[in-house]
Amino acid sequence: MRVRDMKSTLITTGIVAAFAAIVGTPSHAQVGALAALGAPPAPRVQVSWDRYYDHAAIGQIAQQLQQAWPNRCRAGSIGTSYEGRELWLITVTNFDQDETLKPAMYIDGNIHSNEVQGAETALYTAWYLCEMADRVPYIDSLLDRRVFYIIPTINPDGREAYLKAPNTGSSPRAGMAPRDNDGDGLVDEDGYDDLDGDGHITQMRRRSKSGRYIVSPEDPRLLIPAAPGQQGEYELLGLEGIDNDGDGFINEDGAAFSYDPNRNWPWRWQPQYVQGGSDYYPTSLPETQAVIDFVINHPNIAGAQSYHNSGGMILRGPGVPEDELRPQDVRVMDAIGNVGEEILPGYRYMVVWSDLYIVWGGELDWFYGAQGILTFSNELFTPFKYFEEAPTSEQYDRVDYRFDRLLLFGEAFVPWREVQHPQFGTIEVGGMKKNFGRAVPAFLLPAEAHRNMAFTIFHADHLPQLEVDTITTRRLAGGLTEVTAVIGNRRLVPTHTQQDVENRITRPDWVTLDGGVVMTGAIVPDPRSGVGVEQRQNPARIEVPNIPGMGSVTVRWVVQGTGPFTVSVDSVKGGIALRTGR
Ligand SMILES: [Ca+2]
Ligand SMILES: [Ca+2]
Ligand SMILES: [Ca+2]
Ligand SMILES: [Ca+2]
Ligand SMILES: [Zn+2]
Repeated sequence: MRVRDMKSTLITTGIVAAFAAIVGTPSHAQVGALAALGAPPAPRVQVSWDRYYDHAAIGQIAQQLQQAWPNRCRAGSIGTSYEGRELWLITVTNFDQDETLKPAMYIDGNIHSNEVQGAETALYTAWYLCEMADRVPYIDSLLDRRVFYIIPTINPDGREAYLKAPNTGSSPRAGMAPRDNDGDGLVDEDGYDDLDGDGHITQMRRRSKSGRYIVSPEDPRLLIPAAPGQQGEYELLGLEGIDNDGDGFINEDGAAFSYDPNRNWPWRWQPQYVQGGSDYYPTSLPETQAVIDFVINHPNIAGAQSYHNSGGMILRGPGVPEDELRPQDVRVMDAIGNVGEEILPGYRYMVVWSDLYIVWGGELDWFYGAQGILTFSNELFTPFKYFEEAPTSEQYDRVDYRFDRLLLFGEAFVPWREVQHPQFGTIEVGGMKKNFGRAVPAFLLPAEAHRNMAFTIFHADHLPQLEVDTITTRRLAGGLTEVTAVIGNRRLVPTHTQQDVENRITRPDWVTLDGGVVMTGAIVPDPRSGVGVEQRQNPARIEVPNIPGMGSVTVRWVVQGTGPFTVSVDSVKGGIALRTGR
């Protein structure tokens, strides 16, 4: 190319770039392409859903969503972690209406550090709702009727450690607040040691005639137990590490398992000797306290969802046999959970304590027990996803190894290699990488996020939806009018769960009549008999203890005047509605 041509090319390129900066460059995603359903063809915020984002990136995506969709998304924080990281909050709704007057769905993820994709699922939800409301009328209407409070990770310190420090797929579980696990007066003095420096904590093995393991005939990477009477080839020595403090134990006190953030909640909390990981006292962790403060300050939260991994479960409480959900509340949770099993193939709807294990001081029990909020906790990913069927328990060829061979072409495995160990001499390290087994491979991550989001949207849709169905009037003698109003709830979740009603957690719903002077007011429990239960104090504003799911409440007034009358309902967890009639 000659100099002249190059110059004009540069100028043209410059103009095109400047123009593109103003109108936005159509990317290759938009040109000559048919958009697949379920995703925005030209999102204002481009996010690759094939990776796990660190704390800074999550905050950045939240900020970008707010800039791109100022009327739909607000980025904020509910507080800071032990190490001082913001607990990012993304609020998604149609901000044309007051968010505090809409039923709210609370969503968090990643309370356990290594259970990372809960954060991506929560983040995906915020992104999808913002980007799709213009394309899908249902999503648009959902944002008119609901507010989503989304906290992608409520354990950012532990998440950062999982992403950036050498770990297994199961570590860390705790946050990073130091604790003395073995009672020697030192904190975190002997954690894992990445012997080969590859960023993963894998297995240690040593050749040994007295070892009880042999190489699997199906997959030479895998050790399997030697048969009874069969000579072994290897002994397994645990996870990569050395005895850092010379006490004779290896990896006995690292930050990974110092406590369990999901045992630290002030409901059925038990001390360490009953419930391992519960920590010093309920809410001893700043992250727990921040969530509790947020929920108490947002009484419109009517449903909650937390995302863990793994196992393919839609969990409900209680976590302990001493508790039971009220039967009225179980019916609602069953209705939602059963649809969840359909939305999430391979997942099962289960009860924590009876179907899984006992959890004292768990998050979802606090949400329900103390706040009366129906809460699900999903365990994302299940071995069902490997081959879209429940894995059979084969003796030798494990399904995860087979999946790695056939679909990831061996990428998930760190090949065995020799290292020198100060206590064990010549050994080998190798095994599955930390981002395999619990974290989802790239091509499955968007599907996992989308299906779990769809379940949570189903729950959010079934938060109370109130309408003043009818206002009927009857003229009485002396210029008086009898006004009867029916308030309907079009969704499954009541304005007060039975737990809420029986413990008087949330104030009653207020049904108010405007127009004329109210003489008497009553709730009519059985509209067929028409007998009212009178409210003597302040009869213009009837206090209704609950508006049931898929049900209605009838209220009646006698008023001096002939209308028109406006009946409004104001429910903390059910939002507002009104109608005028005469
Ligand atoms: Ca210690
Ligand atoms: Ca390693
Ligand atoms: Ca040690
Ligand atoms: Ca160690
Ligand atoms: Zn978990």
